[in-house]
Amino acid sequence: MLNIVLFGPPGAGKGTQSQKIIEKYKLQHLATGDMLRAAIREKSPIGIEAQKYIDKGQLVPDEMVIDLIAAELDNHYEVPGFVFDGFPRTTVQARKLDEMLEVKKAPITVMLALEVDYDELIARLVNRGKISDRTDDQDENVIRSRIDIYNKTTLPVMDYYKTQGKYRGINGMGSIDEIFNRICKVIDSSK
Ligand code: B4P
Repeated sequence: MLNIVLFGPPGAGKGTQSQKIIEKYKLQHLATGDMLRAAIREKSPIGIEAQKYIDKGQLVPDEMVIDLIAAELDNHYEVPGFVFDGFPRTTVQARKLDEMLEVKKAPITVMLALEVDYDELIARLVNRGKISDRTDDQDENVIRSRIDIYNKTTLPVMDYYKTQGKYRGINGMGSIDEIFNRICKVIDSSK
């Protein structure tokens, strides 16, 4: 199996690049942000709880996203691999993901970390806030706080994969296609 963790701060291009990766490599996309937004739209108990955190730019509790991912892994057992987009975001989530994949005998192949300048992240998310109805992109203070939380709580996940020898940094500045080409080179050399 080809299992990819797509990592990076809010606005790094995870969602954007995931779409291109799943199309080219025929992988299953598992994006916790998308799953949580779907739960919010459905007004399910998870959605109602998650909205409180997302609106403030905070991470939702680990158990909530771990349960969502576990259910999706069970739903898709005959795919050539997964793109994990926005998950894991804490080392607790990273350890749990390894445990779940261990059962499937299908470990993470590579972690691709998109690297983008701080000012560019803010500009992309402020811009998305103008054209989408995402509540967490409407207020620049919430955007900055999401990036702060990424630096404090999510960055250690990079060290987790560095220790395993699976971390690959990707320059996330430039056009969407330029970045995708860099990603493909790394995926093709990791398979
Ligand atoms: P996500 O949905 O994962 O949102 P994100 O990190 O803000 O966005 P992403 O990185 O995918 O966006 P992209 O750059 O593609 O999470 C939302 C929230 O859900 C989190 O804040 C958290 O509260 C919660 N959550 C999700 N997963 C969780 C977890 N595992 N644990 C706890 N909580 C969790 O796009 C950004 C913009 O940039 C777009 O407008 C795009 O068009 C543009 N763009 C992309 N590439 C570009 C390029 N090369 N040049 C110019 N613009 C570009």
